[in-house]
Amino acid sequence: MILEEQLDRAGLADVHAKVVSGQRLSADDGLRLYACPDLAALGYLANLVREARHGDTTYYVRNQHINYTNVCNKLCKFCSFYVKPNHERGYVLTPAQVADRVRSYAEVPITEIHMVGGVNPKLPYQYYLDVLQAMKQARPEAHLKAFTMVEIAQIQRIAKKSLAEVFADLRAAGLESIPGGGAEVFSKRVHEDLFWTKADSEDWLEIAAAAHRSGLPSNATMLYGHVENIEEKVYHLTRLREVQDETGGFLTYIPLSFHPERTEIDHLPGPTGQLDLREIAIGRLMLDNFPHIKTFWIMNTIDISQVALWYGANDIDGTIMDYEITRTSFEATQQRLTQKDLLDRIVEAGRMPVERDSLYRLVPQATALVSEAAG
Ligand code: V47
Repeated sequence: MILEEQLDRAGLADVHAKVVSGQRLSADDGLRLYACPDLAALGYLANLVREARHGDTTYYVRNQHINYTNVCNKLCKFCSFYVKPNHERGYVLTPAQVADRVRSYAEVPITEIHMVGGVNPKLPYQYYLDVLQAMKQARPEAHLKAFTMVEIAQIQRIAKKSLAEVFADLRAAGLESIPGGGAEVFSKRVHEDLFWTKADSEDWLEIAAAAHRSGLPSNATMLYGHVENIEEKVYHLTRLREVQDETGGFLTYIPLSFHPERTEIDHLPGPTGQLDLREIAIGRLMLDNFPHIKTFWIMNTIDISQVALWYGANDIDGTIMDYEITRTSFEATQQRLTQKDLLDRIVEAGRMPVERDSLYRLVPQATALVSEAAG
């Protein structure tokens, strides 16, 4: 079957015409993309956008994840990471311990530290500033990406300052960008069901916009594959797109594949590889003003992530050291790919690996390894 016929049969001939001419897709187009059973057609369309913007380039970063506390009072039903305040397994890393974690990877040439944690009501404002300073001192050349919008809401609450003042303080202490977590799904219904005590969609978007205005770029995520519906996902994407029109501060969109294991909603089946690819493709097609779409290999698996590089994703995240949020058991936290493994997987998928820093500038030292993996 020729391509036009396939797109026609999938009911996407008009979407194809819009994609080719660079027209924005409507919310109704988004609903049709979610309803379309022909995953390959979605992938084809998303790949047109991906290749027009980035060609074969697939970005990766050498990064270290740190979770400074697992204590959280938000009680999100989808989360397996947190424990309630005063729980025996609760921990808080002191600024010195966080610096030790950073130093423990001194031999690994990372360029980014990604640090997030629970919303721990006991931590004072100064703690957040001290932790940033301690990391910056331990590894001055690493970019500090830290605290989700939900943590920022808590930090502002205890600081009793405006968001602009809080961002100025955090920047002075070393913060350089903000990760995309905590957005979940922008829906009143899902918010009330799964994460009712946490900042809602408008709060999340307002804090993101304020961060961008204060000179801090951020990422954006959407957690899918639990109780959300397609109308809610389309709303999520269109709200992100609207805020991006205003601020231009989002770097990357990362659809996050829900892992039910050890959560309060572990009776749900969780997403399939088919849905993981669909979310990447629809994210790429709807978010025409987002420069990058990331497949987070830890949650999507490296195998699905290889395919995702042909379904709209142009970024695969990083080498990552220890990842606790979706670890397989309480003991196991190590989830890592060496730089060589990651490069090999990108090359095997038929794409060109390019090491980036947190702001998507090229890191030149990686060239030798790239040609080694490609050759
Ligand atoms: O906010 C929590 C999600 C997020 C589960 O910005 C879960 O570069 C799946 O935001 N199954 C944190 N997901 C991770 C995150 C992230 C990851 C990688 C890169 C970036 C970036 C951001 O993880 C949370 C929540 O939405 N999450 N529990 C779970 N059971």
